[in-house]
Amino acid sequence: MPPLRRRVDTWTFRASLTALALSLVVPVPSDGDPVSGVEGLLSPTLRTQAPAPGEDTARQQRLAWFHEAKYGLFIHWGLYAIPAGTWKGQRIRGLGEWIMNRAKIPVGEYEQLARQFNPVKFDADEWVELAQAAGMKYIVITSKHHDGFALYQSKVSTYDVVDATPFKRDILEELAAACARAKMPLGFYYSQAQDWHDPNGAGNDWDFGPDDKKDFDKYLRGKAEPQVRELLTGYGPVALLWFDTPRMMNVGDRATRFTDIVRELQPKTLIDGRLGVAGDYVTTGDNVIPPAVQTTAWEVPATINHTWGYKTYDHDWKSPGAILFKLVDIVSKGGNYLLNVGPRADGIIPEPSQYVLRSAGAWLKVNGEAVYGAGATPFGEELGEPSARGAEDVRGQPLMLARTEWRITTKPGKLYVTFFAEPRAPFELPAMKNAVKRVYQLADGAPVPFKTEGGRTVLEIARPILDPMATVIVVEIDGASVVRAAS
Ligand code: H79
Repeated sequence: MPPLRRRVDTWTFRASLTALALSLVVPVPSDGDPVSGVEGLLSPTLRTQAPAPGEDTARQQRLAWFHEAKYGLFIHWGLYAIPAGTWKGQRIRGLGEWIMNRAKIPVGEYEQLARQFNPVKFDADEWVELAQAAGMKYIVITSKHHDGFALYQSKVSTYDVVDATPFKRDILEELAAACARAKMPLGFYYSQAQDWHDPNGAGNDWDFGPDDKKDFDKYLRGKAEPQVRELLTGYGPVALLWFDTPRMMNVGDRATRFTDIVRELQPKTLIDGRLGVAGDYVTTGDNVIPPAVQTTAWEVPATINHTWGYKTYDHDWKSPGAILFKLVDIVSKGGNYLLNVGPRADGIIPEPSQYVLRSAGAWLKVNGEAVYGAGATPFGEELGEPSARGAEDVRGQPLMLARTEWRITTKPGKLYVTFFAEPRAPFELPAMKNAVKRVYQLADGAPVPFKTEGGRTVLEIARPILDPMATVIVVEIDGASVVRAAS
């Protein structure tokens, strides 16, 4: 199979209004480099590649389940769950899984954590049950994060859960089996470039000196590539591979060597947007939700609090309502939400995370039709507007004010209007040429009275709204999709 060479469609925008919205995004790059504008959501290597013939069709087929799924569970788990944000009595600022880097812990010291890793409460079926109760449709787990420690039995390195810990159980094998039982697609995060345990991996300058003095290809060929092969051969079908922080991957065929391995071993496996060449979809910056509809497939990785790996003292959890707003917002912009939990060192997923996920999941059980397999908004004015006072952001771009009262998702012949707050007046749908056939509340089927005035449909929504967290009104229209009318 030829190497993957494709242009990642530059994010395109439907209207000048939404183009203005771009100015609000200050993408947080996955690797700390400053970038500006929405282009910054992609690394420079990902913007200029031409598609190979036939490849887009194959990609669309690979993406079919992903578009349906919309909502996935990200799991960050590894040795960093033991210190959980504190090293030698000091709270270490930043992300829990970055503790080795932030505290500059020597490899020889950090790897001792493996001797303490014994998560006796780990139960793969419980984790999958949580994802199901949350209404999540796929799981992605760290097979190896930047610290270099593998959560599965690797033959390439003994720095893994089976060879180096008292636990000795292959976590990925157990999770893959539980996912197979539940028909839950499973994907693996793999840190392809940063590996702070390998002398030639990127990122560890406190033990091994600067990256530009390393034999990086020796690490890639000796550890990363063979480990990715192991992941694609030992654990059944792999729904997706989630690469991250593509440092130094923009040289020669470093990145395409990985796509070749994936396409050779499991051609249906999706590749995320952070390998170093175009993947199957665009990955936005960590916790970065774009301000407007995106026409290419995309996914945002996100946290419920402020860390990926468990930290004992990060209690700043988003509420279930906040998570649901983000989910519907993301779906209304054509994307997927990959929401993270960081299990504790004993194998238990923190109770506050479970509460948030299960609460949102209860809503999805009733209202999931507005989310799973749903398309983006045909409008866009509900997403926000430029500041009326002509305010500018730090880069001199028009400041966008996001609106959060309602969002629209779609299926053929249907609009789902999700209200996160009660509209203050009879609710006017944006102008469209389609006739409205029927309007009802999704949760209980109760009809919603409506009339059409001057080309606009006005809904008389019951007060207070049925579910104060989020109420979905279904609008059935003539024709499969909205035909906009001048407003
Ligand atoms: O796996 C999660 C993060 O560990 C990973 N991506 C998500 C999905 C990630 N890798 N790098 N980053 C996120 C950006 C890291 C930023 C920081 Fe730092 C880490 C800020 C402080 C510590 C690197 C080191 C940049 C400044 C110091």
